[in-house]
Amino acid sequence: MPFPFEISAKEGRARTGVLKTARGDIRTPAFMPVGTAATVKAMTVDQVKATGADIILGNTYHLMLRPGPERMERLGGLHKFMGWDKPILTDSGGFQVMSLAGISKVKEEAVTFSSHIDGSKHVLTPERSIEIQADRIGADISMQLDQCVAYPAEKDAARKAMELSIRWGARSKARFGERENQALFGIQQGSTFEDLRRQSSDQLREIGFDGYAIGGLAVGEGHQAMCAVLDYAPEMLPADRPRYLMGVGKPIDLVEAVYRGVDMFDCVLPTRAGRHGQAWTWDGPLNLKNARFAEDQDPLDPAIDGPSSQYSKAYLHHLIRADEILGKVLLSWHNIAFYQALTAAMRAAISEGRFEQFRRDFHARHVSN
Ligand code: PRF
Repeated sequence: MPFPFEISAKEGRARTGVLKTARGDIRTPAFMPVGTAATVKAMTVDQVKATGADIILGNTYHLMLRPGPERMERLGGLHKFMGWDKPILTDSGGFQVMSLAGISKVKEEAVTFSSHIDGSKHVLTPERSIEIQADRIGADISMQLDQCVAYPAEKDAARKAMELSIRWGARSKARFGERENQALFGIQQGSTFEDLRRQSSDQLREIGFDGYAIGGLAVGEGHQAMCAVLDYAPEMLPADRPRYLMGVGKPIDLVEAVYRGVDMFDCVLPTRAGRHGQAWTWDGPLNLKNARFAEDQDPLDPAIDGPSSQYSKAYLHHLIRADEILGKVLLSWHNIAFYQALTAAMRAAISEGRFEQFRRDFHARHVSN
């Protein structure tokens, strides 16, 4: 295995540990800020680093369209290009094709799609996705190409997508080979069907990956249905490798997924919500546009390192109301700092054997919508 995964404490199914990469340690449970287009939107890499993030996520789909994989390689790869020297995980592209591209077609060989930027036609095979991620972008962790079905899905459609994802997983692995300083993660699919998730996991384990993601969730099924899948899905994956729940989620989703054995997360929510004037806190989300903050001189959270302790809610309210760029910057920064404080608190709680209590306290305090 390229990256040792050292689990230092467990409580129930929750675990805390460190994934050791060539570019530095990833402390788990980990939240990866999303840096889709070679930027965590509205934040400098120094701000992202100051929140305590150990790793960020990049997107093959966006980077292959702009600036393009070959140009990215000529510029020295994504780390050098954007000035981030810690680990980067890239998503493989298939999921973004489904959610963003114009016309797209999935066949055995490849997914073909038209760009959401200029309508140009592109082809993505599992092999090309790995080439772009591992060889051109230089990702520390690459994801296999997969197919995710929308919710709700007919079982037959979910089975077909899961089986195609397994074949694409095998092709991704063959193209990736064995590498010393880069890892490849497989992706479990199967929608909300336990037997399909089981089959997916068994076949992924046979291929053998450095880590395993749970895909196909947070696609409209809702918190309860997602938790019902997480009651069984993480435990189907190898206990000694990191488990990554893709595209999740709200703070409550993270707490419930960690409780069920998940180690890694990514989500656009903290940055996207920040750009729209929403601040996430221990008590839940606050809409800073609301008139009740107009003269609120208290900071968002004096305990969180970053803008949350330096600026009053009244100032943030003003910036957001006036549509000032700085409002988006400060709230994106605050939200990423909050997500890092949340994962740090979960790591500490698991280490100290009080995660059960942490989860109860979190629920008692946090209003999640
Ligand atoms: N597959 C991939 N990326 C993803 C997902 C998936 O299923 C999801 C689902 N929430 C988010 N991002 N490759």
